[in-house]
Amino acid sequence: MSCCERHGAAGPVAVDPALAGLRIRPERLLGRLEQLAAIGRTDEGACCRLALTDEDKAGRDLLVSWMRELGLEVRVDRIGNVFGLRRGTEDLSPVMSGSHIDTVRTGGRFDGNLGVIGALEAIETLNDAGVRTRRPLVVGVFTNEEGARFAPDMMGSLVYVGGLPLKEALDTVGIDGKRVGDELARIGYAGDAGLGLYRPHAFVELHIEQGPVLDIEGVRIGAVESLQGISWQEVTITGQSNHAGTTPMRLRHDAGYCAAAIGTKLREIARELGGDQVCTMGLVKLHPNLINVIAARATVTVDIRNTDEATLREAERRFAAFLEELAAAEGVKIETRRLARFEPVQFDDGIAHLVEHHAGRLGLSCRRMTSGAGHDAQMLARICPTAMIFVPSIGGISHNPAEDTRPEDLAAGTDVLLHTLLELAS
Ligand code: HGY
Ligand code: MN
Ligand code: MN
Repeated sequence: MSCCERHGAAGPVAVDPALAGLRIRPERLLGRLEQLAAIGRTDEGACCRLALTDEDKAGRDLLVSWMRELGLEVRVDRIGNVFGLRRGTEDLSPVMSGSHIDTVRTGGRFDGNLGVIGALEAIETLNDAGVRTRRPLVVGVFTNEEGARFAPDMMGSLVYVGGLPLKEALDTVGIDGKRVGDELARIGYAGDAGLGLYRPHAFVELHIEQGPVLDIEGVRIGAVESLQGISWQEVTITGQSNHAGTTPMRLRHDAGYCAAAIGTKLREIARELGGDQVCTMGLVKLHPNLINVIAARATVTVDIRNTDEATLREAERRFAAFLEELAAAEGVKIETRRLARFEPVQFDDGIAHLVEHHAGRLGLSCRRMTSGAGHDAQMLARICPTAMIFVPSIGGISHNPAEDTRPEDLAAGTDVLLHTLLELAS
């Protein structure tokens, strides 16, 4: 049953005409985005706020100050998720929006940030207009969405919906050897609110597409109805370090060669399966990582995704079989560690329809689409009707300092969010 039916509405409920003309304030939205983007800015112009670092803390502190300025009741839960509650006229389950503000090391200004600041902007627009919705509104800022420092990604929202035990999350050790629980306490965001603090009536996340579809097609808004499956693993190859000059090729157990072979095989699997299949070897570490030493050990990460679960499993099967052959052929030990595994997700058709409806009402072209990236929305979809709103990424670039979206698209997506939330909370 879609959210609209659950809502008791056959389709979009007519929004009070007086509110139909409500619009966010673009300069305020853009100003906050720039203020947040300045926290963790690197020399190459990237946004680097890895989860639970001092930069993440500084970003969280800024958000909490904005939430308080807007009169929201701020709560922090035990995995560090931050929530700002705006009461409604009735004490009903809230409509939630939000995203994340942690970034990858070479992050852009909008990934995650737009969803959080866009939700705050929608709320401030309602404050300015003196509008009180029937249902409460909640802005959620989820811990460690990126998973770049601590796997899995979407950790905070996964714990929130009960998909990962809190203790397991807190005991997770990151790529720098730090423990989630210790870092959370160190930055002062080990909150006391219980997990699953709010059971939302609905969840809507505004996000940049991070892919090329909307930009190439010249479409303004994406009504995101699904999200592809994600498979993350760490592969450790243990070979034998030896002299690069004296060791004949037939006697080598070269972990460095195996890392390269894995990268090549992943490209081959993607090509063989075609369609939506994507495979990435994002992290490679060699030991001792020296010019004249055959690598004794290699650690690589493998990110395999597909919109179709059966095909994703086939890609995983082919890769596992390849690792067995490689270990035997090179005489090395190969161990794998599962870092994340999420099946493809279908979002709520009714909410996607609301997004289309309000985009249309605002004169914005809109198309249904799937998400190639993982998002907190895929976790909230486990406990409530959920969908996403995309705005175009110029050139489809993301996880890159060049990540960019036109200001008018940032504002347009936030207006669609405002009216979608307004309708769901009315
Ligand atoms: O990996 C992802 O898709 C997201 O950026 N965490
Ligand atoms: Mn994101
Ligand atoms: Mn991201």
